[in-house]
Amino acid sequence: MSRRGRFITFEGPEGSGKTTQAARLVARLRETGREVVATREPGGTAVGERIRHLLQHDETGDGLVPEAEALLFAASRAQLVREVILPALGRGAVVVCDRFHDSTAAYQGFGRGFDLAAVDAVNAFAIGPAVPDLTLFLDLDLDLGFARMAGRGGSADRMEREARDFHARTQAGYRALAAREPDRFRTLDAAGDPDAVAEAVWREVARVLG
Ligand code: Z5A
Repeated sequence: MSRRGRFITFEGPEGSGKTTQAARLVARLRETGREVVATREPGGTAVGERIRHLLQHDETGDGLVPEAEALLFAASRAQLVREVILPALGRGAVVVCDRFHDSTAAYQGFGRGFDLAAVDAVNAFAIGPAVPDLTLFLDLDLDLGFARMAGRGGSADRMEREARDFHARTQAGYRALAAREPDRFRTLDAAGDPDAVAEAVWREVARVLG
């Protein structure tokens, strides 16, 4: 399938503002009259949303071994790519995804400590040709992110309940991934107010859309 659209992903630790910024970007892009497809991971399809529930909220997920966890994230992604992302890119749409394969590298690779080459292989199988054109890494001090999440209220999901060390490894992992692929990644300071972050996001997206 030919690829005429553009694929943009948001990554970063929890509370870094990915969902907020993805929504703002989608709204701004739609104002330009483009077709924009907004989606998220895990989830974004009926199959993926069932997997999301298992991974995050269903108590059955408490028994998941880390290998199965990694493959379930990949399974949700494989479905999303074929059902939503590749068809949208083929139509010329801009696809905006809240988390994608770099989350598996950061959380399961660096966080859980799996061999990165193995995680890269699983990711490559799951995404096929759907490599993002631009990945916006919203980098934020972990404690600031935790404070934002606490301020939002609600109960913590299975991943959020992981120890601080796990989240610190994940964040360091993101920084390593950004350094590994500097052409695709852009690291943005997520500590600013939402308007300032949105402007930084827009500058990067405008560059990719031309
Ligand atoms: N995971 C994985 O392990 N492997 C994988 O392959 C994938 C995912 C795909 C998904 O969680 C979990 O699965 C995630 C990684 C793991 N676990 N963790 N931890 P999710 O999708 O449910 O949640 P999340 O991705 O972690 O995002 P989040 O926690 O919802 O945070 P966010 O999207 O980055 O932030 P937000 O919702 O936009 O904002 C959070 C709060 O901060 C909210 O009250 C906002 O109003 C506020 N906010 C946002 N921006 C600002 C600024 N600039 N200033 C002040 N306050 C702000």
